[in-house]
Amino acid sequence: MATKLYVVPGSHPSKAAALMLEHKGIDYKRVDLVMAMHRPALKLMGFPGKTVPALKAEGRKVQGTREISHFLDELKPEPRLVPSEAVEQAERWGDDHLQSIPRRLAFWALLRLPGKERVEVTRRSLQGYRIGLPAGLAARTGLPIAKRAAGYNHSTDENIRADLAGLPEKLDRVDALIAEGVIGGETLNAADYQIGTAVRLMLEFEDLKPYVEGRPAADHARRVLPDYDLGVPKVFPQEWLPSRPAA
Ligand SMILES: N[C@@H](CCC(=O)N[C@@H](CS)C(=O)NCC(=O)O)C(=O)O
Repeated sequence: MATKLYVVPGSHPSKAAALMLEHKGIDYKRVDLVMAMHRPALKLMGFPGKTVPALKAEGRKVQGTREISHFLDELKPEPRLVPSEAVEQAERWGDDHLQSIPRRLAFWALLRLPGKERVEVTRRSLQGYRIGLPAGLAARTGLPIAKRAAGYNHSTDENIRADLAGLPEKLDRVDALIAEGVIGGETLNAADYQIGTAVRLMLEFEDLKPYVEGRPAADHARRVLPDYDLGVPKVFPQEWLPSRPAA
């Protein structure tokens, strides 16, 4: 049976899973689902959870980036995705404490951007995906989907303020993992894919770029995932953004 990876457009953990399959040299077919509608679709296919990435391979259904990295190491041990306890811990930290931040910010932003900008960001997020609708049409009619996704991702003002305030500390941790050699080594690993894709998405926010650029985390993210092309214009209240050290 062909290996199939179920994703939603623009999803950074989905991109991480695709990169991990490529890391292993495993051929797969990517199946693009529409955000929010992916939940019943995954249920119909017999996946137990609600999220992408979801993988069907060797008669198994595996859901979640961490489950996928471990499964791929079982399936094809080399080159290893989780070669050490330190990588496993960093991967877990990325999944538990970093991954949700740019996702929450993205849905909050989509609901606050002026209509034309929202449509453009959504259209860019759909580029290269096949969801059975032209990207322009899907982008113009995507507001109810963004509203639902903002709801179940808890993109509240309170959470967004906390995410923005905590950003420098999170990025310090990414830089430290690079300095320690846990990520950013010669061969990328599961934590590189987990963390690099999240930081790469942060770089797509005009508001966040100044906090990320110039850090090792920024070069690392671009190495892991050179292209994203979401381009989210400034949208967060300036007083919610953390103060920056004087240049
Ligand atoms: N932390 C999990 C979950 C990933 C996740 O939340 N994916 C989002 C897309 S970026 C999703 O499927 N959200 C839909 C939902 O929560 O129903 C992982 O690393 O696989």
